[in-house]
Amino acid sequence: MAVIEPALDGAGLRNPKVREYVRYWAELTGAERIEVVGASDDARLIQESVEAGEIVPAGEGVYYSRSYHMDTARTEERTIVATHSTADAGVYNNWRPSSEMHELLEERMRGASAGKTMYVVPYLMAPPGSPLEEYGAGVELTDHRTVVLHMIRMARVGVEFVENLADPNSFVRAVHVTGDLENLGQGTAEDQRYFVTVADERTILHFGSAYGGNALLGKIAHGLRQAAYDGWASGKFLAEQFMLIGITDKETGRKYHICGGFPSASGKTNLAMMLPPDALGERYQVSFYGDDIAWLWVDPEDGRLYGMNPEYGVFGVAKDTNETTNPTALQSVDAGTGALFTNVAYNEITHEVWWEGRTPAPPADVTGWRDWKGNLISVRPEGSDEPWSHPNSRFTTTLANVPNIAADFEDPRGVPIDGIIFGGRTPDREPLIRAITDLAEGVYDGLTLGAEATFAAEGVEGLLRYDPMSMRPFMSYPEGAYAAHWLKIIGQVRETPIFAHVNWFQRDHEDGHYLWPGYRDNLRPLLWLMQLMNGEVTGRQTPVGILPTKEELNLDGVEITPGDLDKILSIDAERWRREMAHREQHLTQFDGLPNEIWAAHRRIAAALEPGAD
Ligand code: SPV
Ligand code: MN
Repeated sequence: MAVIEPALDGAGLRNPKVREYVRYWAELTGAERIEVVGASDDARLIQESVEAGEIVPAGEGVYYSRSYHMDTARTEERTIVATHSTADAGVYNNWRPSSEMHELLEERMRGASAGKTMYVVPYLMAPPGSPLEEYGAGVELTDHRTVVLHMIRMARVGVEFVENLADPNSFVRAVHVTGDLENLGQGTAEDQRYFVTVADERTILHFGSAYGGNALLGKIAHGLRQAAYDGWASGKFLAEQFMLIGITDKETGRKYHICGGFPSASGKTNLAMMLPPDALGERYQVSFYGDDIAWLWVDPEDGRLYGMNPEYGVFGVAKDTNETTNPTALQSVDAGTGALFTNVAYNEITHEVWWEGRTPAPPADVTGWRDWKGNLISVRPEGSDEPWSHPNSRFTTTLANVPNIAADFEDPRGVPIDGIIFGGRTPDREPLIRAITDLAEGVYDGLTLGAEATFAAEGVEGLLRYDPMSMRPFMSYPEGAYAAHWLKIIGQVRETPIFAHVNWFQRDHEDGHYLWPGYRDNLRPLLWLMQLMNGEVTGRQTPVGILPTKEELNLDGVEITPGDLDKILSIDAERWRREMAHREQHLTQFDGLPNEIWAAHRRIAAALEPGAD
């Protein structure tokens, strides 16, 4: 039995509700020790983890760990949103009654931390002083030290974040118990894992993993599922899986902010950390706010939409991160950053790390290299094409390490949002950019977002699926109500931000090459969008939105053939008509979808009919 009170006293944790919560779960899980942590404990925890062999050095002040080989990604089938009301069941939230889930999770967690330390991790998902601060406080209890190291990088961590709450009970209870990873039957009929958000009790109970969003509960369980539910229940805000960037025009002095949703692992981190292309670098500066979560609200004073990133770090996909795709990410994990790598390949002699796409070919000299499972590369059979790193291997680093982090990223007021974009990996049909000025059509576009399946979740690669607003895995309440809540929140603004759908991934249907160079050049269509918003260009109206003309898009220094350019700036009405039939089926699943959304769908479908004009 852990000695609880002295540990809490010693850490200055006085909030009686937090103490009661810690006591309850310490007893239930049977943890041997309690330790309250804050960000200032990082160096000591790193040292303890190195001594215990849980992490190893990967250069100076940078570390590496492997997760259990059956525990490498989110598991959507095992992720559940529970509440007391059947009315909260949606298509994607895997709704179950709270009573059932409480019992099940308590049964799994009972005694499951015996012999281990339970770390008490008070955190805040918001810049301190934010108007949404009251929704950001939480206390994660975890029995895994590497998870603590990740939490310290990904969230603001310390007792101070729960000591002065207006209501001492208003923190998210986030319990993480790892379980016996080797005996959980992952992926079988006897799977023991459960990742549950009891949304109307603001309680998160995750059992059976120590990886990513399954275990760092501030991130997607609180930052997305719980916060989306809170935003809806309070009627005050939206919590979305969105990146957030700033674009400064140094010539005019204007600064724009764009946020947007892209399904997991479809280049959102690369976009968020983007630098301007060389030809535009003199004039424009792109600053980074966040790559995965944005909370959005309307300021009643000025009637503008504001956004902020509630996170404090980046948990980025390593695969394909290199000097071309994301140079800023590489700098943010350099020596001295305290970055953590997970499940990439590791050289036990030189302490280097490598992942697929880091360089065109893997290191030629395989001496010392081990793959993400810990197996020596040198003993692989000749011609083996097994990847060295796991496709969902990650780097974890704090926001402040990102070289182009926005100067005001901690401003509690957030930043005014000018544009909301959606995009995925779509090999055909979707042009480079199409702007949408109507609110219902913008929300409709988000709801019909589709992409190829991702490595970030267990599933079939290469399969196209709808991922509304990129929130499918994080949806916590019914989709009809979700759409209505979007219309309500954005409907309050005095000036609707401009929406757009973007696609960097259109391919040639014959040889498969990408039609658009992507990466840093993606700034160009975003600049066009801001010009359109300002009335500086007019674009070309199509049934699915406004497209740039060739002349309007700044293409200084871009290598693209006229044929490819035509293709990405046009729409194939016949192909779109087929898509509209799929969309109809997709939207029909959602009960109570607002009439405005159906009207937008019908308007676009009618405009696509031959002869319509
Ligand atoms: C995602 O999969 O979208 C992530 C990583 O951001 S995880 O936190 O594991 O969900
Ligand atoms: Mn994500």
